[in-house]
Amino acid sequence: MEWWKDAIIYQIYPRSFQDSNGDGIGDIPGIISRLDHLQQLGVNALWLSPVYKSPNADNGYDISDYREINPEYGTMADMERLIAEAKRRGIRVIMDLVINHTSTEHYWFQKSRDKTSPYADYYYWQHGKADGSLPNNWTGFFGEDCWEFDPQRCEYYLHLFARTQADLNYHNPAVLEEVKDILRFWLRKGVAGFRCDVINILYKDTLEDGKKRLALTGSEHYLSLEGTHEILRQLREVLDEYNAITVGETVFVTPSQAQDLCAPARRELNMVFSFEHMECDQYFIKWFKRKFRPKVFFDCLVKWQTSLDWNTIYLENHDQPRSIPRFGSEAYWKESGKLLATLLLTLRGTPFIYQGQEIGMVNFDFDRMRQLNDVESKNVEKVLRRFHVPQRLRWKLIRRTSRDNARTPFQWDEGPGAGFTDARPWLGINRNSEQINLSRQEKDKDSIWWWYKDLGRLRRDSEVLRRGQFVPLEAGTQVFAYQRVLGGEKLTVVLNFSDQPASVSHRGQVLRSNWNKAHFDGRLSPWEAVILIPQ
Ligand code: ISL
Ligand code: CA
Repeated sequence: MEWWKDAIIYQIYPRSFQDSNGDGIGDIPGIISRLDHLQQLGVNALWLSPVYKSPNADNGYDISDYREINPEYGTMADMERLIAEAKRRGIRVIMDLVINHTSTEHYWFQKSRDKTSPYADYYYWQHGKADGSLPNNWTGFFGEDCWEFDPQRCEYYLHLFARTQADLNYHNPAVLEEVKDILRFWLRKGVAGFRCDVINILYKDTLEDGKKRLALTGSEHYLSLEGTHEILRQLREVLDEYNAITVGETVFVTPSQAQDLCAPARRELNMVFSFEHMECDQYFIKWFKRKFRPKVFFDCLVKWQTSLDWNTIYLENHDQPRSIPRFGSEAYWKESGKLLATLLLTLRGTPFIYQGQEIGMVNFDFDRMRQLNDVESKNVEKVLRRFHVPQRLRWKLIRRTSRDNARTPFQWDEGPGAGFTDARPWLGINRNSEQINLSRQEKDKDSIWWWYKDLGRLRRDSEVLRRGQFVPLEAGTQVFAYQRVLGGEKLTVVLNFSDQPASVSHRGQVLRSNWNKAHFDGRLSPWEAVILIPQ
């Protein structure tokens, strides 16, 4: 029945959602206490960023036990209660599956340090080159080398992310069997599926030197290779036993690679997170920023909408800066927040709302490095310092790109701690929580929160919005317009991505306007979004 095609999915970053026991860290009982908020928003499933046991070098993306809950977040009983309480409200739970790497604290890794152990080949171990240099010239995702020497085993291990995130070796069939067991463990508990972290880099073909690149040297040896497809087909057999779904996080994926990963006949993933639309304000990687040009963004969306049968739609997650300052306008905070919501909820595909997006949260207001937690930002700061990049420039770059922009605690109300905690929060709360918070927006029917709720309902009740074809009408320097079409039914969406007004030729009866216009004469106010029934 493909429930996920009719669903709106909400991403929770547990550390920053709701603290329930006054330690400044979000937790599972906190999530349970906020399920009514999610039900009101009309979401059908939650994707939980990792809640497994972890030393938190990368906030849970470094797992040390896949069958335990991080005690900071609660207990397994809390987790089971969350699944049950969510289910009672018609909300499914999707777990984050991080299987490219484990924490070096995982017992597999600890045992693997002994060459005679049955775990010896669970990771990629290599000697350095004869000249004493690292095993190969690859560079990692967090801007550093990706080999670390282990004095016990006297070899290097591969880590494409942080030093304590060791890559698993999928040439060893035992590793895949372990993963299948982990899937069964969680599926038996009633989870609906998995968001699969960096899933298209699992399989490394060789560990030879790669072609020199500005970033990610070596990536041709692991990006979207046939070996990964085979692994996915094997995992699918387990998933099918439970009717579970998967959404793959797939880095640097092209539309045709994404098609292969999601083609129903190939039995791999259900859908993927592609990155291209999130990369149109950068050159190759996020450290080389360029100005956001709406046209580039529209063209990219059109390309993906028309080349894949089914996309995920997302504008934010825990790795990306907030969308309003990035694709919208802080001067027109409310209007552009609603416009981005309109885009998210009217394209063809499964929309993902990231926590805080529904109230228009914006980037952090920190002013120094010390206030940050993100391991990526810290590594990059080190690298930039090594290259003698001046402090001001370093800060400018990090401020714009840091993942902590999206990780500040959820702003529930105007009180101290923003309703997130009574204690000192693990990461600073934005000072704007007095203005931007849920409780204020609940009282104001003209708020971003009400707009999300309203459009969510519109989508739920409208088959053409959920399942209709996407037909592009206009992708200009400022205006994006398209239609959704199903049988004889049509809806036109017109979006003005600018602080300036615009005029268009599209007409129709107004179904929604974020400027609350009753009639549409073709003139768009700044950041106006309209949904029209064409006549
Ligand atoms: O966030 C990025 C750049 O800032 C991406 O390159 C990111 O590292 C990539 O999308 C993989 O992300 C996922 O795996 C990482 C983890 O740190 C991220 O939080 C996660 O979403 C390693 O597990
Ligand atoms: Ca807590």
